[in-house]
Amino acid sequence: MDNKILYVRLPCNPIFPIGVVYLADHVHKLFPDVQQRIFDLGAIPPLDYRSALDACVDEFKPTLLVFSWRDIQIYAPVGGRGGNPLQNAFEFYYAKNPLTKLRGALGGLRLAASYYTELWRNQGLIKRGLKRAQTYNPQASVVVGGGAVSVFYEQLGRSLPTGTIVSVGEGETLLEKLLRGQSLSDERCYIVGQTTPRDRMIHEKPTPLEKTACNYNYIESIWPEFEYYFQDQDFYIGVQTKRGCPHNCCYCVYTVIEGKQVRINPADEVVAEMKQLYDRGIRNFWFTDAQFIPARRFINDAVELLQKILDAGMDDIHWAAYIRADNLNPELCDLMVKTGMNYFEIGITSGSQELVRKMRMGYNLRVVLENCRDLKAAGFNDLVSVNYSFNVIDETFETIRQTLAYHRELEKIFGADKVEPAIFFIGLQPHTHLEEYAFEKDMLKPDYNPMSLMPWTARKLLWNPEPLGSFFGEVCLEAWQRNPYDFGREVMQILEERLGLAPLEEALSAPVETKKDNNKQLVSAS
Ligand code: B12
Ligand code: SF4
Repeated sequence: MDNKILYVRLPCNPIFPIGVVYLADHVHKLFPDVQQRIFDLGAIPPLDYRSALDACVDEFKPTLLVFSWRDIQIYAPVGGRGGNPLQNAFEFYYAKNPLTKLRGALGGLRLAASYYTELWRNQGLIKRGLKRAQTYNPQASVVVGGGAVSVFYEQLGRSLPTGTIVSVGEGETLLEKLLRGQSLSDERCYIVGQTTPRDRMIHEKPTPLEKTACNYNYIESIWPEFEYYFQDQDFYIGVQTKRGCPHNCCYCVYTVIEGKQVRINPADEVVAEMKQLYDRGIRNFWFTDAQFIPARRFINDAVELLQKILDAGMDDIHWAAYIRADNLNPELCDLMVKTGMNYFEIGITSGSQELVRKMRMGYNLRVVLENCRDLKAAGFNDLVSVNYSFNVIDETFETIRQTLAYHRELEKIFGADKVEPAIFFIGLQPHTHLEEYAFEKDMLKPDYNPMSLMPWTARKLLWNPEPLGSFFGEVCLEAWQRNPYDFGREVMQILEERLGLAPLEEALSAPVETKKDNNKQLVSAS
């Protein structure tokens, strides 16, 4: 039986499906005769999901279905697919006014309904696609992977058809072995009904792989709706420049999904890939790396890449990325500006060096400020999103005052209108240090379900523990009331009105703990 692979990106907000594009490209380079097709449900209206999938399967008659599931978790302070999840949850948990509480409860119900509907719908689409493919090829099989599967691989397998291969992390070598008929026992995967996930499987290292430029002429030929993402100039098309992150931030799972070892995609290959998109009219790129500059030793790689982008004549592009701003130098800052970086996110989480250390983030906040000054001096005049997650561990009024002082300093550097405080509350994720911490502190039982959106579990997973939990709840509710359109800035304003600012120097110094440290476990291993 000749292999025919259908890649189905499951419904998702319109984010370019770079994962399936890379998988199809990799398979084509090794097996040029294998027929492939990309089908993106992110570009299909919800009412048509089933019929569009049916039509695609009927036409292509795949032997292997590769389902890519990008995201599930929705705790962000932004309008998610079922409303503003953070606002609903906070109204329900913290509002004193019964009407607001009721609104939160109803919003939460709506949200939970849309969350579970999405879960069931996606699982239904996988089953449906497989069943239909089997009417043409009884041996047809299915593999599932992608960001959401990587995080929730243990839970998702329970409701997928027997024989489904559930994959964690990158899928290139898994597909390669599958097509060669080789054993998958070394891959980060398991087969529903046949094998169970190995203990700590997600912590195993991904198989090394040297990435080459994606061949977009080929991708265009197997993806009839390729043009979809090219019509709107607002889309940032994904390009990966490296994989892996060496850090240990306590709430983060990227470092296990992608592994700790940073693997650089050769700059020439990245530029060759971008050039193909550029020649098709694309001017906005998102470097999809967990971190664009994961550590100082990767500064030279970033410099090389940006210089090569300029040398290739792509001097009218814009790009964005997650940036660890502690790893910049003036040369890199200059190139970032010259190559058109017009947005970046720094996830410092807190402006208190003491907490940054406790959360194992490895940031030096003083260095971040110095580098931001260099970036401004190099001419950066665009948007910076600074991600803060309050109340992760050991937050006090004092550390909040420090974060406020730090934030105001960033505003002095870039301009208050250019620094956007993105206020997150951590959505607790499995396989993180924070999860272990929650077990140790008896805040969660090891058999909890990380995918549950039931109020009693969700309240713990949306990390905002007491004693400060209610305080933050109240502040956020006030911010939504005062200015729902500028939530982050409003939260900072209210906090400053209530608590005032610490001296900046206090924020930047982290005294070595002498007294009993109730967060010993988290700190000592970093
Ligand atoms: C870059 C990124 C973003 C960028 C995307 C920019 C862009 N234009 O592409 C931005 C900042 C916009 C973003 C936003 C969000 N993101 Co995001 N993002 C990432 C990140 C860091 C990388 C994703 C990526 O593109 N990687 C590169 C490509 C090549 O890899 P990939 O798509 O994962 O595909 C590989 C593998 O997954 C695998 N694979 C994929 N499909 C399949 C299928 C099969 C069968 C197999 C075998 C393998 C396989 O092989 C591929 C190639 O190696 C990941 C974390 C991570 N390190 O993976 C989170 C991640 C995907 N995001 C996540 C989330 C939740 C979101 C948001 C929904 C957050 C929010 N609540 O608002 C939003 C979505 C916003 C929206 N509009 O809907 C989650 C999803 C899982 C979850 N928790 O639900 C992740 C995993 C982070 C996390 N751990 O929480 N994100
Ligand atoms: S630096 Fe970013 S990607 Fe790396 S572990 Fe920390 S939060 Fe995760």
